[in-house]
Amino acid sequence: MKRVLTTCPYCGVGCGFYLDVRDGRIVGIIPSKSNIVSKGYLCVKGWHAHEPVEHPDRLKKPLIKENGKFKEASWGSALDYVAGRLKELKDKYGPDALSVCTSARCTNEENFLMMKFARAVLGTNNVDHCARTCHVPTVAGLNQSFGSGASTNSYDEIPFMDCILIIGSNPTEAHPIVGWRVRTAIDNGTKIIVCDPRKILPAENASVYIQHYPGSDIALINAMIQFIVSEGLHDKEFIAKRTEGFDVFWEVVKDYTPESIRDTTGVEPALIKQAAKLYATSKRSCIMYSLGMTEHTVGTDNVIAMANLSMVCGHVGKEFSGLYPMRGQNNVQGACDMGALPNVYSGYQPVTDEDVRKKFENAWAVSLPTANGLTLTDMIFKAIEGSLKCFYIIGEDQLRTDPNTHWIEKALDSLEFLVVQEIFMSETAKKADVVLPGASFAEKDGTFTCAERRFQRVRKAIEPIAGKTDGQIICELAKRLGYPMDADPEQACAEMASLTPLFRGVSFKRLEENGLQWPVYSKEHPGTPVVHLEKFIRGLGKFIPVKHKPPAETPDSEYPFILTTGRMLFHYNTGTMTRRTTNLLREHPRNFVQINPLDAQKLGVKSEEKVRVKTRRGELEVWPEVTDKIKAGVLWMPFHFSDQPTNVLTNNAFDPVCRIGEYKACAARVEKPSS
Ligand SMILES: Nc1nc2c(c(=O)[nH]1)N[C@H]1C(S)=C(S)[C@@H](COP(=O)(O)OP(=O)(O)OC[C@H]3O[C@@H](n4cnc5c(=O)[nH]c(N)nc54)[C@H](O)[C@@H]3O)O[C@H]1N2
Ligand SMILES: Nc1nc2c(c(=O)[nH]1)N[C@H]1C(S)=C(S)[C@@H](COP(=O)(O)OP(=O)(O)OC[C@H]3O[C@@H](n4cnc5c(=O)[nH]c(N)nc54)[C@H](O)[C@@H]3O)O[C@H]1N2
Ligand code: SF4
Ligand SMILES: [Mo]
Repeated sequence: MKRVLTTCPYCGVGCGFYLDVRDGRIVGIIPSKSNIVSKGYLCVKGWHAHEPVEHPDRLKKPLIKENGKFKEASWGSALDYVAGRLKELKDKYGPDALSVCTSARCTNEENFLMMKFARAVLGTNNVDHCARTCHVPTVAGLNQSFGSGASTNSYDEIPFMDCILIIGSNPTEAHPIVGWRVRTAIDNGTKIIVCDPRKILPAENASVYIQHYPGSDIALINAMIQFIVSEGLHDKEFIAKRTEGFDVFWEVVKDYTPESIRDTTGVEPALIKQAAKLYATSKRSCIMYSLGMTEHTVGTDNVIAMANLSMVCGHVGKEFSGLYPMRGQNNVQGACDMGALPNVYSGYQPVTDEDVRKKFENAWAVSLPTANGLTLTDMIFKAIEGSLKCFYIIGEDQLRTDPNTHWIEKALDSLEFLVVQEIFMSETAKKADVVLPGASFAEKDGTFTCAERRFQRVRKAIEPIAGKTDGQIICELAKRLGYPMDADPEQACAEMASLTPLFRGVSFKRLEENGLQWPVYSKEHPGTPVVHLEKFIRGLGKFIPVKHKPPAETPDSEYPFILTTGRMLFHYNTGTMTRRTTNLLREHPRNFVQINPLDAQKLGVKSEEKVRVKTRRGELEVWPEVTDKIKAGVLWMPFHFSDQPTNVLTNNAFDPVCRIGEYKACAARVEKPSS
């Protein structure tokens, strides 16, 4: 028996466990007691993370589509074919007709190689990944306010806060081992404020629970700030010494009295005042947020509003304070950090900065594209328009996870060439011309970076089931395209560190014990549990006024509900893995819609009869869950079930700054299927 210490492949918490391996097969999982993140705990997904690895449905051979049907091919012929087509399309249309979508499920080293492949081999900055659907407003928003777009503080501070404002985040289900720290905080006497259209578990123990309408968060936060300042509860010294722009900001925010936004939010002013006072007057206050804030057409502004609130009260830039953007995928923090984004190389170094570009050109001995590339969102527009001809998608299922499925389908159908690198036959993979079988977390070495900016090791327990890791596939394609790249993860990590000031001190050797939290500026630098301590990374924290704007679609007589979507504990995103895990599928086998009892009564909806949920983009028949956990006038659905794909309903309206879709608010109606 071999016991291999590694990092969980599901959510961004980053728990540590051992894979037990016998005769080349994984037989079990044991939590790591010494892991600094998980301390011997795992959630139900972590405990079962090995089950999908050796599932019989795993893709084992490359597949090439001929006359609409997939045929198995050898690695050699599949890679020759893909390289040949990529070259042909690049020669015919130019490099910017090609694009690469990297995977937040893959390692840092693989993401570094993938973005290098896009830039140095294909010659395009058209590289992006699922952060575009997730926390890219965090990167854009916090960067403007503070100069760095990541979590400011660390998990271990959570149980010792005096007050935690949880807004648009459901830690119990989406980040359970952080949810456990929130529970510990509650037991320690920490006061909780929850702002969520759904009564999530921490709301049961909250001192203040605000059940506002989806998409009304800026009004809510501005009103909290308005009350705090008008009551003199703001931190005048912090504002004077550490920030800029307060006066201009106040001119905008001073009109947002709690009374004036009652209809916009659907919340009693007294409740908003109570929350504002509690957050402002507690000594150790932090904000925990996630997609309820980011997945909006005002996602970036939502993030800026929270940064403003933290600065008004001086609750940032010190221990036991700050903002916790709960990053989603196991390595979405890392995929962003590695430069799998159209505008930056690793460590957020802009592609448009000439000195930076020269550094990468010298290191890679190629000339690199000078303009920002396309975001995932704009790749879809350009594919439909006809100027983008090829997607190379690694470990992402756009056809199930991007908003407005029909629109995505149209884009994929418009392409001349689609390559999908997957571990299972996802819905997107079914559309591909070539499917390349990748390797799961258990089959490779590397690192993941979790939501507290911590690099942690991922270690190979078994050989790649289809023969190659994702990194090796990329490098073999690169070689065929005339640009040899080294797939060795330790070597890729060293190259990345040498080119990236933020991560210069990162190496496999230094990550052995408990990983390292970036910035790690040198080989001697100990890592950074709390950022912005003496001063913000950008110098002074910047107040940026933001105004309430309604979602792109608001309820009307035809579509009277607001539909919002999200996650549940037992399933993970498209469920390619959790729906192949016996115990998880047993707990929740099918899609459903949450509806308030008042609405259900009005419409005559009964738990035992399916309903039809309809939006301007599509419709779905699902079972209703009648529950007062959801606000009246609002519907909630998960998106984990490929056979009943919730994203046929969601709205492809986008944040103008960072191009995230509005998954968290669109207009919908509920019908009985018989009608
Ligand atoms: N079990 C499980 N865990 C996961 C995942 C999974 O699929 N399953 N996915 C991972 C990923 S990729 C991510 S990004 C994270 C996401 O983690 P979270 O963002 O915490 O998860 P969500 O359920 O999408 O949304 C969080 C909350 O936002 C609320 N909400 C909806 N609309 C609004 C609004 O307009 N305003 C406010 N304030 N709140 C609103 C919802 O009711 C929900 O409770 O989870 C990660 N962890
Ligand atoms: N309605 C609605 N839609 C949403 C959201 C929402 O809140 N509501 N949230 C959005 C968010 S935050 C996110 S992050 C996206 C997630 O969207 P996706 O990234 O598309 O979802 P995943 O299920 O994580 O898909 C990843 C794919 O990678 C494959 N995979 C896993 N590990 C590996 C590996 O090591 N190598 C390779 N090659 N493949 C691998 C899996 O089989 C899976 O098919 O969904 C978005 N869509
Ligand atoms: S909390 Fe997240 S990282 Fe930890 S075991 Fe669960 S899914 Fe894995
Ligand atoms: Mo995500």
